[in-house]
Parts: sequence; structure tokens; C-alpha cells
Amino acid sequence: MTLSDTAQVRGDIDPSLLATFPPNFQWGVATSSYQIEGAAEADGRSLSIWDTFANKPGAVYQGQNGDVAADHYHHMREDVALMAQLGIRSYRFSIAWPRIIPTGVGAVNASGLAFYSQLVDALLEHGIAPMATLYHWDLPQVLQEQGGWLSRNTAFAFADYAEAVVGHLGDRVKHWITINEPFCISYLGHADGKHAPGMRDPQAAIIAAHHVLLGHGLAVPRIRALMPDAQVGITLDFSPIYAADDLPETRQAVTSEDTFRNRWFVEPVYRGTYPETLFAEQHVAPPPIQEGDMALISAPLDFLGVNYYSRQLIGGDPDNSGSTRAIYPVPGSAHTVMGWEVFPQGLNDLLLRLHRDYAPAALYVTENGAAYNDEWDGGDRVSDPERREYLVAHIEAVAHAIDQGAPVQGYFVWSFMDNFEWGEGYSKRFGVVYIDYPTQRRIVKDSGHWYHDLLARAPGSPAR
Ligand code: GCO
Repeated sequence: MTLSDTAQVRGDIDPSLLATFPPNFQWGVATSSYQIEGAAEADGRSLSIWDTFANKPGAVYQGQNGDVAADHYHHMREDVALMAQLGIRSYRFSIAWPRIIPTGVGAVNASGLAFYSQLVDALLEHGIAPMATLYHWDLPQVLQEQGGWLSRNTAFAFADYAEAVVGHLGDRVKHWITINEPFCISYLGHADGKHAPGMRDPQAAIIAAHHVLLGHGLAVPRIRALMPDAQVGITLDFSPIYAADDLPETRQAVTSEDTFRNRWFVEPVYRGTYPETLFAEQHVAPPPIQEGDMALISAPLDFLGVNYYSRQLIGGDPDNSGSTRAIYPVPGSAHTVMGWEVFPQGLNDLLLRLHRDYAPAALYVTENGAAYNDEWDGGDRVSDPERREYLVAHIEAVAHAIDQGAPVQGYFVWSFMDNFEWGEGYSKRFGVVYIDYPTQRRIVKDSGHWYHDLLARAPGSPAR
């Protein structure tokens, strides 16, 4: 059976595909600090660039922000217990730098660390493996005031912060992700202005990108020095680009968009160079690369984290011969309420391509999921059949990739619970657990019940 046969909208996974997953596969859910924690001023936390950005008029849907979010900071034990009830085996969360080193560099804030230490203990008590992301976009505002990621110093500050965290949690957390989605940090934050810090300067994005990667490269050996048995990786987001026709201009546009969207970060990390055509095609100068930077950035990793949501389709423009356009919406395809095309084949193709071209030691799908207009009945039921179908099709795509040789060792649903969806505020819900924000009540969605049921049937389940 091919993926296109199985990717039809379906309510459950083909049992023969489920058997493809190894018994130690990390079935998980993912979140990030600013999106769920709230407690913006608790226990010495300082402001992050997202606090500042969210409070700029027009930056976020209805002026919303992460001050309270899902108030996970105060519901942490309940949330971990709920994960355990759902049979979750692994939890990917991120750590807020402004809680750990509120001044950006310098003294460590013990009460900020204590929160994550308690979280890790609670996870381990429930038999859930922690996977910690060190940077999911909440840079201390005080560092932004000194240049943020445009300053090379921020890369060194990040490595110091990483060392402080790993020094305290590394005895219990074995999986470490340095940076989440450098593309979004660099491009959405510095060129397109839709994310913090809200700059609109393509050259700034290129410079920020290099410093983010340098921060990663500086942190990796320091994590390893503290915890020789740590598994260390980075999470990149990909959006595979497909051609809708065979025109030469389409082929050229696909190649150039792919370089920008998919190769900008994976090539420095896995090959130690930026893609050759990247800077000219983006009409920018190369970043300030110092001697030794690329070697640091490309030091071997234990895994590559992959975030996948959708693809882009490009075709020749019938109204303007010789030029191309993004085909959107894609005729005949389903789309989520983010407007993203549902395209599970893209995840399969992506995992195989990464395996073939970069040979990472292991791959984790560190985010995959969808936003829909869920219907809560006001009681115990949230009906979200489309999310379940999305997850079924994408988990099947992962199974096919494993079957075809890709070393995928885990899959994390984005997201455990509804949360602050950046510029979309609370208007978009990605969780398998519903949050009723006025009461902070948690209600497991139908997709969450289905995921529970799936994990109980998956190889390696304690319930089997
Ligand atoms: C990401 C983002 C998540 C988003 C999700 C949906 O890593 O892309 O980290 O925070 O919420 O991708 O847009």
C-alpha cells in the first residue's frame, strides 16, 4: 500500500503500520514556555521579547499576550497527571530564559530553576521522559536592548544560560534541544516583522540567523562536557516545496524557495556551509562569519528535530508568462484553520530526504499537528474529528518513512494543550486538550482520547 492510498481521510491507523514503530519509540506531546506558562511576573521572571512585542498595538490578534496563557505554571502537576492518564511517554517542553537568568547574563535565579526541576521530577514520577528545549523564542528583553540576536554576544550568553540549565537538570533530562526553529526566529522576527522583536530588515535576519546558529554551536560542547550521556540536537522547521508543473521557471522557483525555506539552516548544521546561492537569491550580504564558527555550528549531533505542518506548491503563472506563483488554496486539498494545506505525503518525503541528504544519527518529529475550530459542548466533550484525521495521516506518513529506512525515534504532537499561538493569540487551538481560558479547565478532546487509545496499542506500551 502506498501513502497516497492510506492518506485518505481516515479515523484510525492501519494496524500493520502501527507495528512499524519500535518498542522504545518516544510517543509524545510538545509545548513551549511562553505559549502555556503564564505567571509572567512570578518568582523573579523578567520580561521577554514576546511580552514586549505582544503589547505593541496590532502585533497580536486582539492585543492578546502570554501573561496568563494556560496558566501552566500554576497547573503543572495537574497537567503532568493528565499527560500520564493519556499514556504519554515523552514530553517536549521549553525553558524560559527570563526565569533562569532574568538579567540575560549573570546570576541564576534559583526559584525559576526550581519550577523546571519540579516539572522534571513530576514527569519522571509518572514515567514520562522529559525532552527540554532551551530556546523557544522568549529572549530576555534586556538582551534585546543590547542588540538581541544581531549581537554576537547573545550567542555566548545563550551558551552560558544553557550550561546553567543543564548543570541543574542534566542529571534527570537526557534529551536536549538547543534552539527551536531558527528560521522563524530569524526570518519571522527580523525580516517579516510578524514575530518578536518585530523587525523588517532582510539583512538583519541573515545576521540573527548566524548568531542563533553560533549560540547552538557554542552550547553543544558545553552540554556534552557537563553530561557526557546527553542526547543533544536542534529543531528545525521545514516546509517542503513542490512544483505544480514542469515549466523551467517553476523548477527554478522551487529550487530557490527550497534553499531559503529548507536548506538555510540544515546545511550549516550538517555540512558546515551556507547554501551557495542563498545570499544572492535573497539580495543580502553573507553574515559576519568568524574563523571557527562553521566548525562549531556543524559539530556532530545526536539527533535532528523536525517540525512539519504543511508544504508549499509553486506553479507557472498563466496570467504572466515566465513568472511563478504560490498555488493556494490547493484545489482538492483540505486546509486547517491556519490556512495550511493538509499534506501528509510531505512529512514522508521530508524525513526520507533528510535521511538521504544529511544522514542525521536520529530523527525526531518534534512538532506536528493542526488547528481547527473545535466544538466544546460545555461539558466533557470536545469534538475534533479533523485533528484526529490529520494525526492519523501524518503518523502513517512517519510509519512509511521508518519502513523506508529513516531513523525516526519519536513523534510529538503539537500541542498537548491549547495555547498562545503567537500572532494569532488564543484564536487558534492546536491542543489535544482543550483549555477553557476563563476557568482554566482542561478537557481532553476526542483526538486526545484517540491518541491515548493509540499509545495503548502501540509497540512497547505498558498497557499491551
Ligand atoms: C513552532 C512553533 C509553535 C507553534 C506551532 C503552530 O515551533 O512552530 O513553535 O510554537 O505554535 O508551530 O504554529
